[in-house]
Amino acid sequence: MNTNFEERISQISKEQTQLLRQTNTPIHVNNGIYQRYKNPVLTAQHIPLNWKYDFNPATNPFLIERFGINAVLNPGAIKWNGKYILMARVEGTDRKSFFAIAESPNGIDNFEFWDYPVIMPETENPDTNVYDIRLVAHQDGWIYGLFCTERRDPQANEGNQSAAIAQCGIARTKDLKNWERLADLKTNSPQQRNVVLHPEFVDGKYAFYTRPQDSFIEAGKGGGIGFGLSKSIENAIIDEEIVIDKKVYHTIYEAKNGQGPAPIKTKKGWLHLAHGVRNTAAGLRYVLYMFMTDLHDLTKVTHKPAGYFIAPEGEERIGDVSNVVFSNGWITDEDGTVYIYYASSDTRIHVATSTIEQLVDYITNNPEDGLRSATTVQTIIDIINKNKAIETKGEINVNLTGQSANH
Ligand code: M1P
Repeated sequence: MNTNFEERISQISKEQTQLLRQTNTPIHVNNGIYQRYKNPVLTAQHIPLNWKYDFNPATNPFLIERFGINAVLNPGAIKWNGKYILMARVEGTDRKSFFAIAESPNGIDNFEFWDYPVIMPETENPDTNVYDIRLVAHQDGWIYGLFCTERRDPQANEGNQSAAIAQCGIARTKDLKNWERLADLKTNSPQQRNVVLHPEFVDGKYAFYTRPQDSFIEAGKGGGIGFGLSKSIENAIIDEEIVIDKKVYHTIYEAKNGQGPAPIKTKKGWLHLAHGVRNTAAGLRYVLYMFMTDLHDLTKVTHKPAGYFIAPEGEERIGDVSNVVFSNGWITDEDGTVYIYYASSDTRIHVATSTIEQLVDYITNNPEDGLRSATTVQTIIDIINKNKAIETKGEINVNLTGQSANH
């Protein structure tokens, strides 16, 4: 009997149990919009040990990790049987992504993976890589998962082993365990990522948010969050995509953008969470932003605060693809609490909590982007002047500037 073998099993198992049982706590003063938490909610270290190790001393005497996990990121999210469910993108050290479901009793800690990763059926054209699923409980009674399916570009020459085609895979389920794969979405765009199903029928049709794109990484003349309708979900075809939220010069979404999770319906409009990308000397920077669309005309953006909603902070800034936050899952509770799940730097998953009321206030009352330095200065002056007015009236009795007097 190799006692070291047993000691090591006991040690790694103890460490993982501590990680899975650890409670999460809110961090620092929040910004009035959402609350961040101290610990990531899911990481590569949360993966069940029996997915990685062969625990038989006869066949694995050195207790070698037989399968390595690189990252756990970009989860779809849904509340299911009272549990907070994340369907994460798990990436092996072999660079293949797959889906795996973890559940938590409270949405902020104690997430544990189900026994097996998800078996996602394939079409007649096998997927090389699948990732970034958006889970939607649709009005038709099914839960849909729309995800990116990536395959090598058949036109690429032998020397080019990076060229890929990304398209939208569609699957549905009633129990999150047994999935039925439908045909991939067809659009007129050569590439599609970040496709999301709207939860309600629109004019009796299935409605999709898309992201038409010219090439695998570059948006090119495409880009922007598109919107389109399909009569069928079994063979979904969008003939016309209307770009409802486009790339804009010198903003946080100047290079490309994409819809996050499916929007949340509120009395004032549909709340959207999206990611915006700009290029920097250090590479692409991904941040999250929000906007609202009209309840009756989903192509009409009614409100859009300037700038980002969440940007990478602290350890979130570093990882496999640094300077990235990305979200494709959120959950709303009946009391209006919203759990926003976001991954940082393509490596780990975090939660931020907010409420519908706070998010609607933020989206409808924060100033829009004036798109020039001068309009930004004017926005700040307007805020200062409003504060000076309440100071003069004596309506508030605190030092509002945080600065010493007489400037
Ligand atoms: O690496 C950052 C993100 O890049 C892609 O997003 P987009 O299609 O908007 O460029 C995706 O691969 C996403 O998974 C990843 O987090």
